[in-house]
Amino acid sequence: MKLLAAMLLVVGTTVGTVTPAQAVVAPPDIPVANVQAHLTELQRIATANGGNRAHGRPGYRASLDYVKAKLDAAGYQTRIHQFTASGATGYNLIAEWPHGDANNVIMSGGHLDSVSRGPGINDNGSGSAGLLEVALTVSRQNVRPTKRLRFGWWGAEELGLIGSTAYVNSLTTAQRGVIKAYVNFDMIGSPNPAYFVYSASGQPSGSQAIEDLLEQGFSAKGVPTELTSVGGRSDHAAFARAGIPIGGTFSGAEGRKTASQAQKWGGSANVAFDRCYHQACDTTSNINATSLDRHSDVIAHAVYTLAGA
Ligand code: DPN
Ligand code: CA
Ligand code: ZN
Repeated sequence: MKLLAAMLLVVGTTVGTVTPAQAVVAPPDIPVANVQAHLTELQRIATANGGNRAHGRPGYRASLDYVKAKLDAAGYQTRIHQFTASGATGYNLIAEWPHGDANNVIMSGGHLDSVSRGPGINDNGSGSAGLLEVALTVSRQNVRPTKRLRFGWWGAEELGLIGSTAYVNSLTTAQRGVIKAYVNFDMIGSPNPAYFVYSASGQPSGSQAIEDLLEQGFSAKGVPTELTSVGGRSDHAAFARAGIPIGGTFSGAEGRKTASQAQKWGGSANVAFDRCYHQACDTTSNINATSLDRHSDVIAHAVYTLAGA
């Protein structure tokens, strides 16, 4: 009986008229259809705005407004952080789940801008949509984590990591100090997918635990991983420079899948992970749903576990 009561609490079942706040929740299975619905919206936004969602173009701001409206309706505290790049105003979206210890922040994020040549649905509508659906799931489950969850959608990544760098630079030393981890998701639905986890080697101490956690998220689903050295190629870089432990997952870009990778992951050997990388053909047709699903589930695994949800 006691166990049953605990289980009801854990799954957030309505008892009488009250939905109990969540003390402990197992990381959820994110429905990939919900992530795909966000990608359909981002595609629609690009199509309605000259075919892209690039920094300084109307499709970027429309993308940010879409994500922000969903988060506001879900009870997030959102804020737009502005910066200037290449003569245009840029925007980061920061969203905090207003529960848990504000001095212990677990941050995750990805860039929301595309290149100007295309709609950027895999790069990086995919990471943006996966993060959004995880954030909305936290709200739907009414999770009360021990630590504070913060999400970032970055602008002007494609111009040189400008939005995320501006954000980290805007923080005081004390504000940087409360961020205990930053986990990055940039390209998670590649059509010929990889299951890469960012290597902790050469990254701030504490990054190894994030690498281990992400690997464990995939292995729990029976998915083999490889480590990848992403160096300074995405938005984790500014956080790493500030000494914040970082990690991330990646389904591959212009690199080609090897024969041994095709054996372990399926797909085509000697073909790029994403043949439409930075091209006009990076549309909703350029997404592998299995990859999008698995990486999104691993985002949830990492976010929930790191936050002590
Ligand atoms: N930073 C990505 C881009 O937006 O072009 C590509 C990338 C992501 C490369 C992650 C390596 C690792
Ligand atoms: Ca799923
Ligand atoms: Zn990218």
